[in-house]
Amino acid sequence: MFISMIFDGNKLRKFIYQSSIMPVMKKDAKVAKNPENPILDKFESQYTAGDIEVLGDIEAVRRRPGMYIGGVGIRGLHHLLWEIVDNSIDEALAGYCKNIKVVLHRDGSASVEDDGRGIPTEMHELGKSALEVVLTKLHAGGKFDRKAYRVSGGLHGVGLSVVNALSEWLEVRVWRGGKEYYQRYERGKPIEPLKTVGESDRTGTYIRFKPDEEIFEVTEFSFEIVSQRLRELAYLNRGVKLELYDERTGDRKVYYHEDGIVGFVKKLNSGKPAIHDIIYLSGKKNGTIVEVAIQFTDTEIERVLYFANNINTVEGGTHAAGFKAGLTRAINEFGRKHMKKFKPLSGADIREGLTAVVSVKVPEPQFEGQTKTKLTNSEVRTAVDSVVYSGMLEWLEEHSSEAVRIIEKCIVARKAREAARRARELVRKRRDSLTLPGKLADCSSKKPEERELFIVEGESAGGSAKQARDRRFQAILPIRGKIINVEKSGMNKAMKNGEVKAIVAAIGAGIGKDFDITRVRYRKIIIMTDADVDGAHIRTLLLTFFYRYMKPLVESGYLYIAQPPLYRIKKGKKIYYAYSDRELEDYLNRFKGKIEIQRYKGLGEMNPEQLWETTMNPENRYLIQVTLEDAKKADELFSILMGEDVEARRKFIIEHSKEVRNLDI
Ligand code: 0RA
Repeated sequence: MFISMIFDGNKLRKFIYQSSIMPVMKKDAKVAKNPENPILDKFESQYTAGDIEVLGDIEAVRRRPGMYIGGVGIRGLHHLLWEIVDNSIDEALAGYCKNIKVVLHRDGSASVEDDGRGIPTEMHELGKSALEVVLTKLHAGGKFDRKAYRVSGGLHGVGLSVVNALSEWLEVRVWRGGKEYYQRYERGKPIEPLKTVGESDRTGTYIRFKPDEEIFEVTEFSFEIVSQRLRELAYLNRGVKLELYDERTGDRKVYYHEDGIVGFVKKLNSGKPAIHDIIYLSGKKNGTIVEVAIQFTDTEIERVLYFANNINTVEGGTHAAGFKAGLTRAINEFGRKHMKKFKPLSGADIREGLTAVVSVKVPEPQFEGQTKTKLTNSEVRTAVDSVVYSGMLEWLEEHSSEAVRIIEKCIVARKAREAARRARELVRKRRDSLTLPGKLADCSSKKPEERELFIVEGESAGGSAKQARDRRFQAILPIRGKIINVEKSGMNKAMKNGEVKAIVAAIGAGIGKDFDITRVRYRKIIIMTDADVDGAHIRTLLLTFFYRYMKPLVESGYLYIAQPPLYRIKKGKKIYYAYSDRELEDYLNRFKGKIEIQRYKGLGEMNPEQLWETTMNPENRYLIQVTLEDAKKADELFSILMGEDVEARRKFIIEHSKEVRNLDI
């Protein structure tokens, strides 16, 4: 089963190359014929003694293509093309090449033609041309290495021999020294020696190759991927013309940017409100060539692209660190020097609305990271930092009105960030507030529709209420003294108040915009305060709080005011309670003879039994359901009251307290 699955065509070959069962072949090695093992049999019949020397490097690549090009999927496939294009770009960077043309052919092959110096063709060791060495030997640099800033020495730099080894066939044409040369390879092996095919006064290289279907899972080049990369290269390498022609569809693209990365930033910012002309900074430090294009926009979007030797280093690295440090330092220095009351800005504040392209060319780039797209050369950090810092500071000094606009934008960003942080803190606090407050005596019922929360003024009344309650469905939250003045404080400050926090936590449904009526933990929330001025004041404060920050609670009729009796009337052994002056009068008229009247001033004057009987027992108690109108009135009253002198406030509260008491009696 296992054998038959892999023993056919392409799959078989792929298995051989990628598995570790393949023996390392030496010249004249005897491979034991194994009738049980058709894989070895097939392998041996393909590669016999005479080929083995050539096989060395080519086979190493074909056996483990992933090690050289990352994989055999779409990325690896395009990697072949980048390898050649990068070589042409190197010619351009060396100053010898202006035009690069890529063609995606109908037969699945791709070709790259440039007008560089042409790959050297002179005879090399062992009767081979230099070109053949370049195309068959791994890392054939040495004498033909085109030193500094080789793109092809960067991430892709595996050499042309890798492309050759992984191609079903490859044809190369070189124009050089007045001649045109031609050679063809199949699966990395030359079919014939390099030959002169004509005369020519041009120079350049043409390589056409067909990725090997035995190696690649995907063999179709993508116009999109190729055109995107060529566009990027045109921006990154000012003055180089990159052409793409897709023979399969007739699509054609030409990329050329006179202004390089400045054009890149222009493109990235098209349609965005820019607040100044694009800034271009460049320099060479410690052998690193640094180029930066910067433009701030009136948006919140940060878009900074980092390239090292034309490779988009999405994982950042030392060039990114240097850029951020230099920019932050320059802007803060300018601000400190020229702006009043300037507070240093953070890098994040500065980069809000920033569009930039940072491109470095490094002689020996080192890459790390998951996708090998993080630059780690430490000398690059200081190079970029110093170019950006001094260039930017100079620009700011010369463009002071734009500089001030940039800094003002950064300050706006900082304010927004601070506001956002406060909002996040509030959310976090709200989450914290899910832990129930310690002084809450919760009820045991899990049915929200029967649960009640009494918010009780004062510790002692709270204590009585805790003893009086039916703990099955009644919860008690004692609050201490005056809760915060929400009118003055606003929500952020109100949430800092311990009493407010406890209430929000006990109710468990958030606050303000985030209040969610479906999460309320009780069906009735009952404010229970003393029948005196202070009690009235606290009640008003609570009503105001609920009206402002938990309006749906009021709208849904969840909020109530408890009505303790005003008088206790004793006739003989019987006790009656009067909840208003009118009620007292009625009793007085009804009962002739000796009666005892006690006026309650505070909840604390009742023992727990009395409190239960008169105020908390659903069978006897009076509750006032607070309407939105009531709460609104309290809110308005509250606004009026604040700032009034103390005596006026007392009077007002007494009036208001009567209003509330008279609501339903
Ligand atoms: C090795 C040495 C030289 C150029 C090249 C390779 C070269 C390679 C490719 C690949 C595509 N286009 C290319 N163009 C040039 C330097 C040759 C000299 O010194 O004249």
